[in-house]
Amino acid sequence: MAAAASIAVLGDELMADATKPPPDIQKGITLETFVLEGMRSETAATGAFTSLLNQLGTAVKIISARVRNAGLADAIGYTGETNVQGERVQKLDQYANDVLVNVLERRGHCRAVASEEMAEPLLTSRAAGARYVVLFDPIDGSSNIDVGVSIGTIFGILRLDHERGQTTAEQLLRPGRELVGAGYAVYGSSTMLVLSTGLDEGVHGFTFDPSVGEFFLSHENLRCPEQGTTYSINEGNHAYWPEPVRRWNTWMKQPGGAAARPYGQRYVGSAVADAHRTLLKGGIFVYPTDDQNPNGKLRLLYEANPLAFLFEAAGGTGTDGTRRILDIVPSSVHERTPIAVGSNRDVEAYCEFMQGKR
Ligand code: FBP
Repeated sequence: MAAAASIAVLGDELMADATKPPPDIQKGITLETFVLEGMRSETAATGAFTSLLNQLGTAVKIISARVRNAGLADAIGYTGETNVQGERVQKLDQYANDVLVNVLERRGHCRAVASEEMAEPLLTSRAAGARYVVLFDPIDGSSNIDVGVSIGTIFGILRLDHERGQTTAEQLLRPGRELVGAGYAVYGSSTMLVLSTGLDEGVHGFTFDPSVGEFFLSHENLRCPEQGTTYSINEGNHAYWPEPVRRWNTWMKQPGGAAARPYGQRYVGSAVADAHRTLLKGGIFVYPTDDQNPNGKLRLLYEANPLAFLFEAAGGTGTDGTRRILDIVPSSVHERTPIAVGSNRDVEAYCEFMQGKR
């Protein structure tokens, strides 16, 4: 009898184990579950924001699939069009833009979108409940598309007030501190989605498992180290940099002092990849003004603001050298800004050079 009883207990445990997912997947919960649980803690939640986050996850999965076989899927090369930035549009830029617009239009939570690839914001839903605006760079790092180097998608989410009637581009010109969410996807050695739903909500990383078709939580509560050992800037622009940037750059390469100088240099040429490395490992990523980019190169609304939001939510810093990026009041949808994001101590040192304190 006792033996029978212990077999029964053993049976239950085995049965219990059988239904328990394998350890590696147990480690990470899915993106959907994570945002759903986040919603449960919000009493006033309508589910719209959660649905929007999951839609963005879906769009990234679709884009990731195309990136992974871009060379085979005739997704390399140009469309023949030129975008509002005066850049030749790459097929993958257009594909990713269309995927994001189509996916975000579907459920009616997204009132409008603004994209690097579209001259004007697009009204995606007239539904009364549509309160969110998504600002995105569908493919960041376009110069790396046809060489298989990491590229990404960057997005920021604004919530609009109903009272303001017809949605206008002006309503999108809000300082980054008003974002209610931001994130990016990196299409690198794996596809990762890094997300934050508030400056006090932390930053979380999800890794895509193509064999399951799901994003799993793999980097919970990411924190940007207080100081790093690498700096990231396009050294090829040295001759065009303003004097303070040159002086900072020279200082970073000189041994000595409390910091880890000389710092190592890293530069992928995709802001999303250079920022991702800096967020995880610390250090600083900078794209300053220069003679060719007098206002900087990165776009404030859908590149600099989301990146600065994520760095601040992860305990780091985002600045244009003198101002907090998130406090800049935009004057146009495609305006550019100089940017430095990274570890507090490294960005602080950079700002001291920019402000003439060093
Ligand atoms: P897009 O690719 O979205 O146009 O972004 C601009 C960008 O590619 C950034 O990702 C990157 O940091 C920067 O330009 C690289 O510029 P450069 O080739 O001048 O270093």
